[in-house]
Amino acid sequence: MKKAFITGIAGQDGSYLSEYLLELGYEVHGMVRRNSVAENQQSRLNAVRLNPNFFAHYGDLTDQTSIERLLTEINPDEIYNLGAQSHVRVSFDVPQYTVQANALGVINMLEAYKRISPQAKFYQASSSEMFGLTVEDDGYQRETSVMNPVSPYGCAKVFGYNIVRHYRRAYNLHATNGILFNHESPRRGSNFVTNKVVKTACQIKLGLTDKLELGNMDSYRDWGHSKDYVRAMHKVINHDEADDFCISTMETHSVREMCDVVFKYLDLDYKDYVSQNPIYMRPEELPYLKGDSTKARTTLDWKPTYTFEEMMHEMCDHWLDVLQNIESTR
Ligand code: NAP
Ligand code: G4F
Repeated sequence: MKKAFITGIAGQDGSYLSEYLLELGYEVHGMVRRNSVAENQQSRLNAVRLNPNFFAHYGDLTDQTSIERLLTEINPDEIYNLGAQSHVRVSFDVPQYTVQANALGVINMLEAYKRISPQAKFYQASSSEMFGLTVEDDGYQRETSVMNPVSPYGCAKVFGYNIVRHYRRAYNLHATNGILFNHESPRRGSNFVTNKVVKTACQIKLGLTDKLELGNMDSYRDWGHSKDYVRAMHKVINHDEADDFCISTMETHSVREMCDVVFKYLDLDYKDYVSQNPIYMRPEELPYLKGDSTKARTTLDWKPTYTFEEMMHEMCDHWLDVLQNIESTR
């Protein structure tokens, strides 16, 4: 039985990756941070917490000793470093912490990996936010595009990406980067734009509120589904040669178009409810993302299964269900 160790296991991707690997027959170990919410209330892990092959351990990416202890105890075959302060807007408010978790956290992981379990394979959750302002002449970003980040989050992720490549070459480690474009799901944190729009639109539909305030509605993102992207992570780490791969749908939509899709599904017109509030604007914005995932599609035989509309509709159905259940228990 293969053993996987996942940081950020209580997050969106960590929870789906755990389910995917358990289905494949892995023993799954995950790092969770202590917080004020009891572990059994971290609902993203509901589907796995009682599985006999699932183990959650306390640790923190900024605490090197906790990482070393866990790698020594677990001795994993595959290490997925998904833990991060993952909110770009928040990274402008907490830049130093973002660098500690998203940049120094990666080197903490790599040092422990190199010393304690160098036989394992390593996956780093790199991000399309690293490309920042770069758009190639054909409208895409790809593995060869210049990194030109526009946020503390993006800068920290560029460090993580580069240090993984350095450890791969310098110490002959199987250390990989998945450069994932935005991916969403019903488990997405509700302060990211897709889930914020869906949750509030469903509240409007049910008469619970009558307005939605957003920041920049004219930025474009390449939005895929987290379930498709965790399959890609497993393919990236298991490719014979350690390498870097962009994972994307190869389509892009504006925040405005996304609002239109969501409100239309609920028989509403977003223009009647949405306004812009400068408090949600960023000091510097990344205006346009569209990823070229040809390398992953041809080398790894990966492709997404969800369309953008299917994903947004799934998120709407989820929130309608949750909100109606809350209402019926009042
Ligand atoms: P998420 O839902 O925010 O999950 C991140 C997880 O990291 C959370 O469980 C969080 O713990 C944990 N974490 C934060 N700081 C930590 C620390 N100091 N030590 C240990 N764990 C820590 O994010 P996600 O969407 O699943 O994304 C997973 C990874 O992919 C992240 O690295 C993100 O930056 C990267 N990424 C995401 C996307 C995307 O569109 N989703 C795209 C590209 C790259 P708590 O639950 O305790 O807060
Ligand atoms: O949903 P977002 O906050 O995601 P963002 O900034 O693209 O970052 C996500 O994707 C990255 C991959 O490219 C990941 F690395 C990162 O961890 C994260 O998962 O914002 C998307 C767009 C932005 O242009 C933002 O300015 O939506 C715009 N937006 C407009 N109004 C808003 C809002 N974003 C948020 N969060 N909240 C708003 O009210």
